[in-house]
Amino acid sequence: MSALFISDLHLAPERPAVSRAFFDFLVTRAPRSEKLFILGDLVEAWVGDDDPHPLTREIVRGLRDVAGKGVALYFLHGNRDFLVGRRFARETGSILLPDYHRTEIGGRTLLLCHGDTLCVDDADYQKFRRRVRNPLVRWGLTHLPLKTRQRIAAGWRRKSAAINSNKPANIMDVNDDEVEKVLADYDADILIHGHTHRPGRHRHANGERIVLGDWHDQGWYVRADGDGIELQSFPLPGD
Ligand SMILES: [Mn+2]
Repeated sequence: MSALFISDLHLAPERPAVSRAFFDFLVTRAPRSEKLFILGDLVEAWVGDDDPHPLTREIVRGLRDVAGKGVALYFLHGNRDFLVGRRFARETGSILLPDYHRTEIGGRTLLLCHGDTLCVDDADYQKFRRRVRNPLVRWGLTHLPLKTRQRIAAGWRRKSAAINSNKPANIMDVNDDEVEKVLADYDADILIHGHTHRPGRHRHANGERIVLGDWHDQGWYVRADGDGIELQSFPLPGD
């Protein structure tokens, strides 16, 4: 059994080199694994499964092709793409995962999440998250006209960039107590997440934490199989 994990590609029409690297990853690396887990923020903004934008459609086709080659696809929501829904899952052939997902690979118990739920010191963000993740709010959002959703998403991105540039760095990282709590709650050995854009491996009192990187100058992924678990990066060509 082998699995790949990616997150935080932040695919956007303005960054074509990252999209090319992602589609190349889907064709070359992904089919050599049995499972591909996308741990959120695959795109910079997902305004709904009905978005007709060419990049959105290409992403759906690319994933469907990978699934067609027999790779099991899993998608876990990030803060940028929490509106990914059932139609996306159907069209890509992927399985949508809850905020925390426990899985066994190569004899280890892994716990997967996007990472934003671990940043409990950022009280303002957690409040915003609770609001937009409310099922009623979510239902309301997905039933707004596409143009309105695009405007709302652009507003959130602007606001988040302005607020985050003034926040102390430690508030925007994970809280160690929360990490150890979820490792214990789910009885897992290794936690894999993204979101913080601080790739690395960390020892905790009751396990290990592996942080995926964002796809900017480099692409990042974790590969796990019976031989071990590795955090890998590779250079991305410029735009
Ligand atoms: Mn994120």
